[in-house]
Amino acid sequence: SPIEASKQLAAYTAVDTHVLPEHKLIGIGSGSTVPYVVDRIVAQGPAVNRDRVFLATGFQSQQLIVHAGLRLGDIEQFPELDVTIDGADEVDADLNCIKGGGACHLREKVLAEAAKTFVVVADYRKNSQLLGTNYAPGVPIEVSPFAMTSLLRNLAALPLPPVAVLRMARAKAGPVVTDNGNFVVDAVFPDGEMRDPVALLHKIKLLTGVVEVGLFCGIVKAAYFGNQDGSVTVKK
Ligand code: DER
Repeated sequence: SPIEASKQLAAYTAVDTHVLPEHKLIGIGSGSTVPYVVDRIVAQGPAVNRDRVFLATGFQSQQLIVHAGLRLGDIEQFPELDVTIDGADEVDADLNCIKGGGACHLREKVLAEAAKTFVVVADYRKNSQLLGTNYAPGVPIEVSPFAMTSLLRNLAALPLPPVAVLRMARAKAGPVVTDNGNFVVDAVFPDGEMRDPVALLHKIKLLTGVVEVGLFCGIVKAAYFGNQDGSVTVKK
């Protein structure tokens, strides 16, 4: 499909640009675009991958690494990475991202910040001027289950309140439970609020029980989008 082709194009371009032989410590994100990242890294061959270590951003990411026969490492042993590559739900003109569509954004943000270079790869639907305008309107908020009800009340009490819902699972009864044992609330804020994602991030992060917010501001070094015409758009 054109969307899958554009994911692959973004992923291959990013790996060819940012995962060079001298890069040994690599963070792998989550979602449906990063499998193409792993494919491209595997294609670099066993010789270059033999002395690399790969860190996962969740169970899906860990499975990708293990099933690809790549070496899994943990952040306690490798606190500083050369590069982390991840997907995104939406990227604005200033490289701010909405992430968390896969409910993996806590570990994603940890590995993004641990890397000297953090790049995101996405299909053309994610390429926006302003967050919340096309593909991913909601801001995913990972919350401690005990605080979920009070978080919904605190969000509703904000001056410009969002429409906020607890993310329910499809392949499991009840709410989505993250790799960290928490819930996710998806909050759709009025457009005005999305114009200053840094301020919005800080507003949400202060609410009691919030574990992590799916707004990545000032972290992304470059974003790669595959286009339908086979070209690649790079924002940096
Ligand atoms: O959860 C995340 O942030 C993931 O990176 C994810 O949202 C990206 O998803 P996709 O690559 O499947 O579009």
